[in-house]
Amino acid sequence: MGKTATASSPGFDAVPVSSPGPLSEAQIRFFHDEGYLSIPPIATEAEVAELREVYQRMFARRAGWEDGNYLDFAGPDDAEPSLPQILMPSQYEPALMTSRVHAQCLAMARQLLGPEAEFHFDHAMTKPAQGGAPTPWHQDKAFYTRKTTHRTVTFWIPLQPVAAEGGCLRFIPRSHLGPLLQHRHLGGDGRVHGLEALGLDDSQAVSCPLEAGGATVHHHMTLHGAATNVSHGERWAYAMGFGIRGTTPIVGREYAWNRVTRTAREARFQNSLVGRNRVSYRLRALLVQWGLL
Ligand SMILES: O=C(O)CCC(=O)C(=O)O
Repeated sequence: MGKTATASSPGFDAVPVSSPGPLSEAQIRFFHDEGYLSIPPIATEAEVAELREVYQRMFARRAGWEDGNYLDFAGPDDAEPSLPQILMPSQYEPALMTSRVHAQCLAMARQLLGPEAEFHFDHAMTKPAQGGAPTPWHQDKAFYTRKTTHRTVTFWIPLQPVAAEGGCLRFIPRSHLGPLLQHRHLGGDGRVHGLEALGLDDSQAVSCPLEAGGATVHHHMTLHGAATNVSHGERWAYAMGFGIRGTTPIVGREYAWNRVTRTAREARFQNSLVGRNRVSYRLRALLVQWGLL
């Protein structure tokens, strides 16, 4: 009997590379070897148009503001946002969870990670035209806390064509093999949600221009970022994270850079909690700040 070929990358068990699904054997191998993958359109024109309508609605009403889920990724979040984003947009637009694009990404995540892979989060991102701030180089794991039990991969889908001048994603191949770099809040300002990796070499970075509805997939350790949007159109993108849930947190101790977080978004989130939940959230935040967790 022949051997079954498998592929895996740090943090994930080996999966059979011949598993049936939208991704080819070569794509599965490329992802595990390089830490990212770029794929042709998975959303039809009509599906992209529907997503754009959802974005129009959500961003016009600043969905998630009170919960701390509407935020500015690159600024102090106290005035006009420089990079407006919404965390967990499917909480405000549940149809995002039942779309064909969601089902396709789940199927691909299961090919990459195994049959237990499940939805973990989604994220709506915009980058204004002609000057939308760059997305700093970072590893998604730097945002994780001791509450995180999922190891994830992220699908990133632009809602218009995106090339280098529009701020397509850039990846550092094989950076998913580690280490996790030191990070800090952008510009060293704890009021800014975005994190930036320190001391990296981006000479091998790869840009991934995409058609509308195309996608990239990256591992939670892969260094990635995007340049300023110097194009004439806004750049909208929808990201979905799928992962394997573990029984223990995947972060041993809270990262130093997350001990100094003082974002307005966190304050809004805390204010949205009531009673005991608010007290225990506040207590936990203090323990993190004091270096006790
Ligand atoms: O849209 C961007 O510029 C950044 C996306 C990103 O960092 C992510 O989806 O993990």
